[in-house]
Amino acid sequence: MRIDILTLFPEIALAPLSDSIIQRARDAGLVDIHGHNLRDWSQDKHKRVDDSPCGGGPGMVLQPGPLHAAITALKKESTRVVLMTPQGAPFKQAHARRLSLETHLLIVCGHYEGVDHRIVESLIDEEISIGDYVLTNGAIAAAVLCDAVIRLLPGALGDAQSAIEESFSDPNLLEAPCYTRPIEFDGMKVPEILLSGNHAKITEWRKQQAIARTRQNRPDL
Ligand code: JCE
Repeated sequence: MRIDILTLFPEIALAPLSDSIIQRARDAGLVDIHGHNLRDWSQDKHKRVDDSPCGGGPGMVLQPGPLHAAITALKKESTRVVLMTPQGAPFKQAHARRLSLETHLLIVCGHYEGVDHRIVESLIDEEISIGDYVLTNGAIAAAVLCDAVIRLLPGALGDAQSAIEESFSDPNLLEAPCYTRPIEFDGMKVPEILLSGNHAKITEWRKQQAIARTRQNRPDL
């Protein structure tokens, strides 16, 4: 898979993708990631890429000219073009699975208040938000999406990690609480049942804890 990231802050998008499991996937040739600065496609001598919103209001909007030049330069026939935006569909694991099957992703990050909507209509395949909270910079959202997609590429996770992934994880249930040594820490003990050696009872306890935790923290599931 190839991923191109178009942003005013390529180094912010690339930093979290340059270490650990994702860097190993890059080294193994599973994914080829390229950052691009939108300012490189600016069409004036001040390298301007934004202007105030038509109709008034706060902030600045990314102009269509630089975005059109950049996207048409970077996209090919088979490219899926994704815009990171607070107005996008909420990002879910199903999006990550679907995008992990593509051969080429072009991730476009706006900045400031938004992107001229003519670009959204003519060149963007889908708009995605990483969740209902406010960020300062769309490049952070792009890094989150890329991480979730790249770890799904065949071979990206070590064998041990993929096996754990397959044997556990019900998508509608949070994991039970977990503990490790020491058995007593700061006056707090590990639940007796986990030390009992009774695997049937442990499995049942974990199931009940998972249900209670899901009800508490994720009633929507
Ligand atoms: C983004 C910004 C609103 C001013 C481009 C944020 C947030 N939860 C979120 N998912 N995706 C985002 C996101 C995506 C792209 C951009 N910002 C920051 N947002 C108003 C600035 C800029």
